[in-house]
Amino acid sequence: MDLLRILAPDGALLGDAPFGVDETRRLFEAMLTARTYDHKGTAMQKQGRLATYAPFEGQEAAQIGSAAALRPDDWMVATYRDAAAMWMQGYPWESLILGRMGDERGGSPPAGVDVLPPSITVGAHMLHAVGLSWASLIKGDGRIAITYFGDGATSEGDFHEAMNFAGVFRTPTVFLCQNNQYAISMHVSRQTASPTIAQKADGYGMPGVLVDGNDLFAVYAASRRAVERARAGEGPTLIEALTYRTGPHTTADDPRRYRPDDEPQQWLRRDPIDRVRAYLQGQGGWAQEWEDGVLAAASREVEAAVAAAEALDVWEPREIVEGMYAEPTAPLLRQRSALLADLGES
Ligand SMILES: Cc1ncc(C[n+]2csc(CCOP(=O)(O)OP(=O)(O)O)c2C)c(N)n1
Repeated sequence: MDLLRILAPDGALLGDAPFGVDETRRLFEAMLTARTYDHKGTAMQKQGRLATYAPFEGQEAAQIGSAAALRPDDWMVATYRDAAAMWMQGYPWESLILGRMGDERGGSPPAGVDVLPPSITVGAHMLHAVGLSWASLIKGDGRIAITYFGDGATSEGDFHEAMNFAGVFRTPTVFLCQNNQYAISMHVSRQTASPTIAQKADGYGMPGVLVDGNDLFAVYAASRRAVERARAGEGPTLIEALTYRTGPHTTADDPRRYRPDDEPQQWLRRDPIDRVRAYLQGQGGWAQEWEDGVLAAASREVEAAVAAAEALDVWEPREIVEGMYAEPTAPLLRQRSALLADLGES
């Protein structure tokens, strides 16, 4: 299968840039901001201020490039590793941090942000994206849904069900697989016997696209095409973005136990942010003071979100059932009673 690549690792342009220098600078800023948040997440977990944290360093182009192709009212259904994409679509850093603090309020983004809370259950959420986009198709409201998942999720039955339903009903769904090479410690070569994940699309009657996931331009171009197809009533697309998580699976993982020592170093040479910086330098669209200013602003933005999240009243155990449904269900209410009894509260 051909690999779509527009920007070479050294920043050379191999095809047509999908947008101009101003938009490239805007998305470069977004990638820097996302990486700033990501580093803060890892640091906060080490300080005991977050539960486990799943870093996405190395996957910024896959997430920012694809989210940039959406309309603000499109649906997004993503995972624990997709904070950059979710933030691009309007999910506040503060809510993302609250979620990692174990606070249910992190699962309720502001009204008008149609991004579901991150799925921790691997694969299950792809079905929600298909359902949401099917509803949009029936209503004719012109919205599409994008769903993010990893290579490991493609081994779940849910992946088959979601892809099959989307193919048959031609739902306006974009399946964005970030193949970051590992599902925790399992390499993708043990995940599937298929040479690529993108070609699995054939079995469901939809196009499959293999793209360099560390190439902002290629990810954007492929996503844009898939979004336009979906909005035009031409059905779903599967995109496989080849990428790499340079850090651990989560802060509870030690990747040195299962990855060759020199592997992260090799992928660092294909870093998505370095690539766009090199391109901008060639276009006369980059200066060190500008990047320093962007990083300083990103740091202030993330620190403000952290301060706001940590300033909230401590979340009470009795509130545990209030985030999921407008009216808590009977089983949830029973669980709350049991929890409060355990805690000696009524
Ligand atoms: C249904 C289910 N099974 C197992 C797990 C435990 N688990 C959490 S992340 C993960 C690996 C997922 O890998 P992948 O889909 O490639 O995404 P990545 O973490 O690499 O982004 C597993 C097995 C889970 N959360 N949900």
